[in-house]
Amino acid sequence: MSSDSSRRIQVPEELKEVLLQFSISYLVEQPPDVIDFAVEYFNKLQENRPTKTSTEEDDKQSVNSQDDAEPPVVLSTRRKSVFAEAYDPEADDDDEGATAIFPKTDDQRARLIESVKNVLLFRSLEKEQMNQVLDAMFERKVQPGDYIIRQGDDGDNFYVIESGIYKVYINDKHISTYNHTGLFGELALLYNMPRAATVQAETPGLLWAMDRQTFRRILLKSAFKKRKMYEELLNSVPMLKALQNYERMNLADALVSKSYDMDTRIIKQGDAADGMYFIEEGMVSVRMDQEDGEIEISKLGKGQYFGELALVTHRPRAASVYATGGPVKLAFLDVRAFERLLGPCMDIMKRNIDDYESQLMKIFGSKNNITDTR
Ligand code: 1OR
Ligand code: 1OR
Repeated sequence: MSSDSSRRIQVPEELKEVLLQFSISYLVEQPPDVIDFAVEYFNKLQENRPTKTSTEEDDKQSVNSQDDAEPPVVLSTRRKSVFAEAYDPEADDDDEGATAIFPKTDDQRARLIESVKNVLLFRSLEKEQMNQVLDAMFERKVQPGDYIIRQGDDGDNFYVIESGIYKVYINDKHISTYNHTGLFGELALLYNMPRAATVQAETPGLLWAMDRQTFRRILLKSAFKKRKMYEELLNSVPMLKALQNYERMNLADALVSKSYDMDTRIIKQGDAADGMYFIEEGMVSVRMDQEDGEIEISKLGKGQYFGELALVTHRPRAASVYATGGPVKLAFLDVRAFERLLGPCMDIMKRNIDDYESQLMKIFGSKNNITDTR
């Protein structure tokens, strides 16, 4: 760390502990409303807390220490020294220290490049940064049953999967599985918190690891900024409430911002589809071809989305979409990320598509064939 780290604001231990316990409870319980959950959580905590003087040298388990108090979730592992550094992504990249280099054979390098090709966190890297990242990654072979990460530990490495099946557990409950693709271990490094979950290998596998310093120096700032930037947008799209917080973060990594001048066409009816769009700013007009030209069938604004229909139905674009209330700023999600990340929203999207059908009936008086391959 650079010399200015001493000037950073220190976050009190107790605050870190409370926020950590809260975050984990939130992640595990996945309540529909974070504020309601927070009110309930902290009220309960206050009711149950032992009378404690500020000078008390407790043993760092202050939040969950008493016997019959029942905070929503208790971390199963005892925490080690986490939050070693104060959290400050802005200050992080000033650090000019050398990055580790792990020499690789041509074959290794080719496999690594293939493995990181679809890693969304790497998307915004410039060429030079990408090379540093590739140099700094090292191979790790794993055997069935190996624990790669244990919940509650400090974060050391971040991993990209080349092969293997990995199971994710929170408080010993199996919550998801990685199947020969994906990444994990980024959360503890991004947010400077203990590991949120345990990750265990089910099969033999190959991982590419990157150490904490390289991750923070090269990836943290861009990844963090991007997640922050899209946080508000993603929270404002009702459909995405079906996603867990963690899934929304991954979605943020996948989005690409695009801007359109007034009156430009964004989507052309009949074209093949390559992705969908969320509206960050401005308005768009949805228009359908008719014998005597296009007619407007809908206007969409901030927090709404379009272009999903063709991805769901695997058909050409059902309508054209133009930037109207401009400048129009959109967040684009490509079809591969769509398929990987928006599964939990599929039912909602399909319901919406049923709405298109009934509107279609109203406007054109007959059932058009925008969705009939579903
Ligand atoms: P980490 O550094 O905290 C454990 O170490 C890793 O498990 C974590 O980073 C993620 O990369 C990965 N919630 C939290 N972490 C998860 C989750 C997850 N899935 C994978 N990891 N949830 C599952 C979402 C489908 C949310 C559960 C409530
Ligand atoms: P897409 O991928 O087919 C055009 O590309 C997009 O316009 C489409 O996805 C929808 O996201 C969006 N019917 C069909 N597509 C619509 C409609 C719509 N509205 C927005 N789009 N209707 C309007 C309902 C108010 C019914 C037709 C009259």
